[in-house]
Amino acid sequence: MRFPSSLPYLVSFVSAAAATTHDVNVGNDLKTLEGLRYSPNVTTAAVGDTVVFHFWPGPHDVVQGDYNSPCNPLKDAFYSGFIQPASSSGEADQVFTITINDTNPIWIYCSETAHCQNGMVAVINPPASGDSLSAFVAAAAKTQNSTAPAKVQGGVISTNDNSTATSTSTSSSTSTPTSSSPAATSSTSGAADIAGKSTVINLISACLAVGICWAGLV
Ligand SMILES: [Cu+2]
Repeated sequence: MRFPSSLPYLVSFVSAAAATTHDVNVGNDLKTLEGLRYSPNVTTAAVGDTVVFHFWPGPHDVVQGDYNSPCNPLKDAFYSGFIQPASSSGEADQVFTITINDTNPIWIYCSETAHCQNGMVAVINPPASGDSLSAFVAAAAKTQNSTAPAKVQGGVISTNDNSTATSTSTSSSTSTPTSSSPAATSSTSGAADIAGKSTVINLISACLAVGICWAGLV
């Protein structure tokens, strides 16, 4: 029975050699440009693979959820904590990486207020039948609030070595003007209003001052 005894070594060698890195964007669907999304929201990963979460402006986090209690963590869930980019248009300098230890479904959500309820959920290795992401989304929408583990656990936070490449993608630069334009416009007109009012006040003050001067002269 030599073959069976060597099989575990063979299997571990094959899985290590085939390990794949899966990237998931947090808070930016690079196709629809929706903010409250994981992209992709379905990932198929093998044992030994890693899933690297890239954080876009939020705040957002990544929590391993309980399918039967949406927007709440599993016992001993992995948790990224909130990771926020320094820039409002790029992705964060840090990533959160988990390693896939088995192929059981991993349900994920963001614990920021209302994000899970609005569909910010994802799954790794969804089952072929039964539990589904769409059912998870529907159940999450009916919850009132979200909770998260007390501390970062179950994964590794490290420096994002491709933040520059990803943050300069066409999608991110397109999304920035779209989302920031209305705010920029309203704040500009607000500033103009204030400037206009202060000009009127200055004129009135000047007239009063002149009037007082005339009164003084007469
Ligand atoms: Cu979020």
